Amino acid sequence: MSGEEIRSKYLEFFKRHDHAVIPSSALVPENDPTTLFTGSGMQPLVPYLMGEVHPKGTRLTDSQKCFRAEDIDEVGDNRHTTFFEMLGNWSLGDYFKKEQLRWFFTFLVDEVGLDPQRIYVSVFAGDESLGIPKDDEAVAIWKELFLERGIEAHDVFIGSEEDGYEKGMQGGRIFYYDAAKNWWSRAGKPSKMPVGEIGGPDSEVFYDFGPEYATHPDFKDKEPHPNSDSGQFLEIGNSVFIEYIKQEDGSFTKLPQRNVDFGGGLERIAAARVGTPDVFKVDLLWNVIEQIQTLSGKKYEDNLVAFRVVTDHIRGATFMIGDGIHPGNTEQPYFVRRLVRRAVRYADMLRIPAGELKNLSRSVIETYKGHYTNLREKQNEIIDAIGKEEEQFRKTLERGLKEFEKIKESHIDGPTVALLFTTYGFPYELILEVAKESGKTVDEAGFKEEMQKHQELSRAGAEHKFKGGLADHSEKVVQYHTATHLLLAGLRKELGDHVHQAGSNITGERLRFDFTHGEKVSGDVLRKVEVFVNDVIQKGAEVTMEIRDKEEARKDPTIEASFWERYPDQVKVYSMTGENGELYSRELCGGPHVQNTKGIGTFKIQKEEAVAAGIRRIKATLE
Ligand code: ALA
Repeated sequence: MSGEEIRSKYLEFFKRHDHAVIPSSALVPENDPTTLFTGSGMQPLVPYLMGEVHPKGTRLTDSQKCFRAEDIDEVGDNRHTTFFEMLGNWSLGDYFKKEQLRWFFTFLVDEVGLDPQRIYVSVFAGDESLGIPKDDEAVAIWKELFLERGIEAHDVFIGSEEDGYEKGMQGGRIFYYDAAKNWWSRAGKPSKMPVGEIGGPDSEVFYDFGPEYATHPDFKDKEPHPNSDSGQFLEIGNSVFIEYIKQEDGSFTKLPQRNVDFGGGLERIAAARVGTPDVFKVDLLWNVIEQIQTLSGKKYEDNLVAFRVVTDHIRGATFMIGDGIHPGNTEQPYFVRRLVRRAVRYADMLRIPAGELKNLSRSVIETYKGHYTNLREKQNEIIDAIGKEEEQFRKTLERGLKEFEKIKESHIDGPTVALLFTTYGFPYELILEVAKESGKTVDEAGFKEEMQKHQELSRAGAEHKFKGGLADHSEKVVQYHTATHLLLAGLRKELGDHVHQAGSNITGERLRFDFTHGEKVSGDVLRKVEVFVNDVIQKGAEVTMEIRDKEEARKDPTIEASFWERYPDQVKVYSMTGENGELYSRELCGGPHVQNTKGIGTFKIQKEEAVAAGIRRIKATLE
């Protein structure tokens, strides 16, 4: 059974259970400055889990493209990838545990064909300090589900992961774990969650490949248990029961609605079906592995890490560029650059001829273009960008390595490393890697000082998250969001209809807005735009939302939108209208917005600059 088949079976299955199939959101979230990438299926749905009405109803399903930058160094083992697809289904205040656990179990056993004997599950052990009970309800449901398949499932208590290594399986099939393991929120366990963040107990499903796969050396003398990385078990799905929200005093109260947030790794489910714990053996990835075998004349089994890094990174870069993120020097583009450049280094270790990475990308596109049509549409652009980045990096690499070879000392001091980086453009991570390969050490402390700025950047993925609280729907952020619509309307009014949104990033302190325009915007025009925005704010335009049919809305020339393909077939349209009925702005958008523009502050453009060819950026504040 191919990955493609599992994906469509899953979507079909939930469609039969009255779910609306929604398209994957982009890898870079819109209007969510708390995170660089979409890392789980629920991320784009947070407003709806908190109670906002979703245009497609209360039951949704999708396959969401995800990217976890923080996993880049884990790539090389048999289960971690930076990019992956997360199959998801959601109940927005609709069904709950009973339906959810039954449906997922039925899907795994009857649709994918997994042996129920190999399925183990975990549930939340409760947390007295928070007054949240252990999940006996989920246990009762699981017992019934297993019994229907002729399996008597015992529940046993584990506690923490460490406890598990002492206690072991205890003849159990259902395992109680603590909040570090069986509670899910975007920020992790309850104590890590910022005020206003939502989450809840979860129930995970594990596939047992058999004790012969418990080969990880770190777990040699430890008892096996499902939620461990020994290699025997693989987590293939997680049903989160999102019904709590964190309060100022650290306690949790119930949300107005009980939600289900399910996420399951497509490649992992496919791996369970194939009977291998190695996700790279799933056809979606294996296509690329085979091509690397041909190009390098080497065998996958003899070069696991390098094969996996090249495959993962080229797939990640392909999807990123497909979502409009080209290699660059800051934020998300920096990760794309890092992916391609690391892939070049590992491709060299495998002696893959130079210039072939774009052909690996071509094979990624072939594999995925049926479902992700944007890859087909942007095929040339993607292949071109990867080819160019490889070429450019090879030149840099050559210069950098030449300089590196001149270093005679076995301990490289800070300034030397900084020179390699700044003057020769030799990437930081690679300096460390090359130093290690040639048995040299690096004065990291000395060089950190000089490279601080760069380092912050490479860690941005992990650190950016939850810095200032959440996909913050605070009043100020919402006000900025509304002001952003007015800014776009003003720019289109002054510059013309070629101006569209190319990106947006909003915090409680400022807005940053990228738009399509070929040249510098004059101070005169910027002032006119400011006057327009402030005028609408002062007059107090009413903000209204209507749900419309996408295809019908697409034909309406009064609606501004740049990313039609990212929206489901029912869309939300926000309009800002004056008392006299004058339409100031009408845009496709997920919300939220203020109800009236009055009193949101004085709009001021702070800066206008270029970000890329044909793209300008404005930073502005509300004072
Ligand atoms: N949001 C849950 C996860 O990412 C399903 O595991």
